[in-house]
Amino acid sequence: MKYYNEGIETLSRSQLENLQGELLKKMVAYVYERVPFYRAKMDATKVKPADIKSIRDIVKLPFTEKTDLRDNYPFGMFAVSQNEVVRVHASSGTTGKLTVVGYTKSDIDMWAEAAARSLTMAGVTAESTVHIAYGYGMFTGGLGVHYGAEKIGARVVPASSGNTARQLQLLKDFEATTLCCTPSYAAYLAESLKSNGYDIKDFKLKSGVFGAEPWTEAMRGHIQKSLNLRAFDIYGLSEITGPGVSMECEFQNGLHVWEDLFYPEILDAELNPVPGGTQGELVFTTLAKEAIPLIRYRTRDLCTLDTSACKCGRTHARMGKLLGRTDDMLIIRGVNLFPSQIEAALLAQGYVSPNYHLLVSRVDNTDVLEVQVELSDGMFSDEVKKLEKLRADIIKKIFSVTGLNVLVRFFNPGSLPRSEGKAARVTDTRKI
Ligand code: DLL
Repeated sequence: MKYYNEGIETLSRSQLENLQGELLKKMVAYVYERVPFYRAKMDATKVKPADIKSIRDIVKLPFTEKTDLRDNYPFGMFAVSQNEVVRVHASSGTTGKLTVVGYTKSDIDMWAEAAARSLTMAGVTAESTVHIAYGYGMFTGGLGVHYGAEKIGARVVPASSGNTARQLQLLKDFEATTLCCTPSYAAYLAESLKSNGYDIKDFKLKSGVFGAEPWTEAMRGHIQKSLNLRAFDIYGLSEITGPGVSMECEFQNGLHVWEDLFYPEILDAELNPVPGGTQGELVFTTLAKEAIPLIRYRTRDLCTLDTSACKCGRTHARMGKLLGRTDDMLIIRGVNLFPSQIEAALLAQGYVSPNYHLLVSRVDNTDVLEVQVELSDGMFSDEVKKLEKLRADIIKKIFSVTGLNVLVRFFNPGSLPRSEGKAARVTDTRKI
């Protein structure tokens, strides 16, 4: 099956824009009527629902930030009564205060549709067995992908996260054809095969649906090789709906955003639109959500957007693979750096595993970045000469990519902490 919803996925750009305009008009009238937060913001800038005549008028509308959701905790941003809400999710983030989101019955159907379209691109059909090792619970990963896979009619194994030995047993014995989890956990599953007595040749996996955290092409290569599957990137965020806001098709040149449901913009630091293909902050407006519709929500995620035709026939714009979030950007001695750049540099070298951690500190008023990296099996820390060469190569490679001199500290295989969900790649002691 090539498309889940061919009619919508292949609409011409002008049909899509007309549809977006119609949906936006309805949405703005709806929130103006029902959400005091938006009414106040629009009144303050003297914008009325009637000013929105097409999707191009979106630039007249105010922005929404994560702090707005937190300030209106728990249900202040909702547009419906709690009776109409059938599910809530929440994320705690790093600052502790919860961001709460909710769904009506129709929102759950819309989300399942977005996830079903997405999974279809990874080859999921009614004949597939989809093993879901994203966490189930307040995190949107598990249930989001689950509803999409069920909608397609696939057989779902709702493994949730944790218990790696059991995950491997279920994956093999239930003959999963698609694995869904974070890329860092996929790498962990791969490295755990041998010690649990498995050989990947005995598994039936064909595809992987990995997301919820940044990962590089080098990591994709590593996972594909070690799990013998094709790895696809899936993106989403709780505030907009969860996994399935966008996903790669078979051509893997960006992630198709389901633009009839979520309208994307890329903006520069002053929040002005950037020319096509330029990197900037991704901003989303929900076009079909009832419980908690959001206007111009600032994701803090940095990427590009491409509306040119894709070989797969889908017309929905493609976001470039995410480099990282503005919040995750490290500034080391004035140089901006994303952990994913270090990941790419490390995996370009042989002999290191995809497990790494970045320790940032300040010594004598100077920022120091220590790259902690695990050696791969077969490379032992007593081979001093080989190690020193490897260290020099890594330092050189990172310098060539970032312009930064870093310290490299090696760890024995298996000794850095593993994560079952989103990997925590950075400890910044300057902030403690
Ligand atoms: O991570 C939803 C999700 C679950 C997406 C499972 C994909 C798969 P949050 O916990 O709200 O929701 O985190 C959202 O995670 O703003 C990005 O910074 C990051 N993120 C999500 N997907 C990707 C990805 C889920 N494919 C935040 N690549 C987003 C890079 C991603 N970063």
